[in-house]
Amino acid sequence: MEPFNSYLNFNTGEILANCNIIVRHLSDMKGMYYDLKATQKIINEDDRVIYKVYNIDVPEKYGHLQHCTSIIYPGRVGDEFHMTKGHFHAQEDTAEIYLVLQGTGKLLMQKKDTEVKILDMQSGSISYIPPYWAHRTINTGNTPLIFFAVYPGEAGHNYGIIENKGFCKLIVERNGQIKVIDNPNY
Ligand code: PAN
Ligand code: ZN
Repeated sequence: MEPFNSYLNFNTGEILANCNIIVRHLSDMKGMYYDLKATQKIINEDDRVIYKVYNIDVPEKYGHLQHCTSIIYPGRVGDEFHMTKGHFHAQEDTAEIYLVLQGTGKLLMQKKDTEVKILDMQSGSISYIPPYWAHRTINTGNTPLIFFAVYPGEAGHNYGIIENKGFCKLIVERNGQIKVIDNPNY
């Protein structure tokens, strides 16, 4: 394979290169926000885009490095802030790095024994997600949360565990404050 450049727009998070662009509407995340009524209402109204991922096309193989930007648009479903689906890596012993370009948020991580860690995300923060931690990103601000991620080529994504049970914590707005609460459905 030949070396190559990609070009990132720091303001929008868009990447110009051979990219797969993933667009996640709320209807792609049914059952992931705890307020099912609010979810259905928004899906019926405009089924808004919650986030996009610009994923540079690199072989999903050991030795390569996957790299991409994620853009989570601001907003809430009920009182729960916009977020990604979240996942374990299919190859669980693989780590990841997130570098924030714009916006503010939280990085919610959880191990299989339900140990939880939440890190702040803001422009310039570099978060290290060690092997074995599931990870979800939450936009708690009023502007898009844009971050660049790098992870091993062979990592893959396992969404099933989170789709079935979610994370044990939720990030919500209560009286204008950002709060971490227990997930009532966990
Ligand atoms: C990220 C995520 C991206 C979207 O690139 O894939 O932010 O989140 P979901 O994959 O949970 O929908 C990453 O962690 N890759 O491994
Ligand atoms: Zn990941």
